[in-house]
Amino acid sequence: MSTLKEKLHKKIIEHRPRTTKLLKDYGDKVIAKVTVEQVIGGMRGIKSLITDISYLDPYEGIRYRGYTLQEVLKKLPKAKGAEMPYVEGLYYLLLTGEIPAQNEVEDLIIDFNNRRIVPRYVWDVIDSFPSESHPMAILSAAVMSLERESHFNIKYKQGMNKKDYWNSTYEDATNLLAKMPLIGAYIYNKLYHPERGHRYPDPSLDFGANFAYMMGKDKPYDDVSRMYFIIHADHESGNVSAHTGHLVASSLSDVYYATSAMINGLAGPLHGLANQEVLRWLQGLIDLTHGKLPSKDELKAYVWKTLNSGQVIPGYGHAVLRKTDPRYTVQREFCLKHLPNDNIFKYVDALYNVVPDILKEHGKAKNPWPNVDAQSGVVQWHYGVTQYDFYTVLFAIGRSIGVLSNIIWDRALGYPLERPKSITTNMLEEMVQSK
Ligand code: FCX
Repeated sequence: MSTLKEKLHKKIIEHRPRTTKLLKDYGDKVIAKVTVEQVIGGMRGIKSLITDISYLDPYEGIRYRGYTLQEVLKKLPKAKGAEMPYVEGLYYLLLTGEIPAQNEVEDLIIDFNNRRIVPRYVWDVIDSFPSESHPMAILSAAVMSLERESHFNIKYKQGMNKKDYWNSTYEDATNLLAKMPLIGAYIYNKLYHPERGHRYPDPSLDFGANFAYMMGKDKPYDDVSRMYFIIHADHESGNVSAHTGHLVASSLSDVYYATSAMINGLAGPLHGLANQEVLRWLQGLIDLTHGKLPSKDELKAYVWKTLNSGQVIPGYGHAVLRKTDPRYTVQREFCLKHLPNDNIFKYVDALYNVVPDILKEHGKAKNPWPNVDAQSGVVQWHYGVTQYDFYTVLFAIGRSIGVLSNIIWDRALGYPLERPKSITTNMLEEMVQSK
């Protein structure tokens, strides 16, 4: 067993009695009420999911295993000379709740390297996609095609004990995660740089650095990749991608089915695709102003035009957050350090000064502040990844770290099939009248 797997096993054994006790001693205790608005309104705020991997405070933003993003970026081990930590270290943290030592991450990097080989048929699946397919559709299908590799399914057919579900799920999850950057880079090169062909990974490099290498990008794109994958990894359990992954896995579908489904959920413009939408919207503004930073009044007019035509301002607002997203801030700080004179960054910064007030005046969005997607495309564009259709693939690679960690723990704690109850509109009308 690897060091990480051993530690995880120990943590699982320690944790199980807590869940058992909660169910046995407090199973019928009421912890929340549900309003009509929540039932009609996409279950906003209903406390009905459990995860220890991350927690989202509306005013503080995300914490991974109790650590803020700033703490995670500071405390996790880094490669020599790197500004951003190893992605493998985040996987260790999410699974165990502990910050790994340098040697523990180095072991994990070797383990990931050994799991990287992507079967030939995956490349064939990607190659067979018609041109102009969206990269998220290709990614989802590529992950799906790997399903035949599932250890969980083999063990399940052999009559595995429920207590051991986590073990083969860990193998599947780690195998898939190690392959995600290769699949992402292959899709990028195939769609946008077919002349360059596919670069095979360099075994001396970690998750983020290898992705940069396969994308054909020099430093500091290795740090950009690490930062990007880390900040997108998890956002507690209720968002569409994380929840979809959990929901699909709750029927004991393996991690390949669950991850492909989570990718499909992430591909919507109200969720992960917003990062592509931000760049598309910004390019519209840049074209309109011929690349010359507009005045405050011109910016305001552009924002109002979008709102008055019944569209949302991409990259602003959030279902849970009620302040500027710390994932936005991390990227902004990176931009201030590495690309302060980038023209698109200047547009993004100028918009930050006008959009929140306009959204407040507009009076609809509960959160007028920017989210992660408002800033992320700018960084990619600066380093030459200008094909903004691809941005959500980067989000998906990052998000799979959190989703897969959650699924392993779901299996370890024996969380059951998810099955909330639906009612009819007639029933709801009767319920409110009888109150
Ligand atoms: N621009 C214009 N209107 C907005 C808005 C925005 N950025 N954000 C919210 N609103 C509107 C909603 O469309 C809704 O209008 P309605 O009453 O006519 O239906 C109203 O304000 C109330 O919505 P609210 O409760 O504040 O937000 P929701 O929880 O319903 O939706 C999202 C949250 C994120 C979907 C919403 O803010 C939005 O559409 N933002 C733009 C797209 C975006 O950036 N998505 C990425 C979010 C995130 F970071 C991620 O998942 O990646």
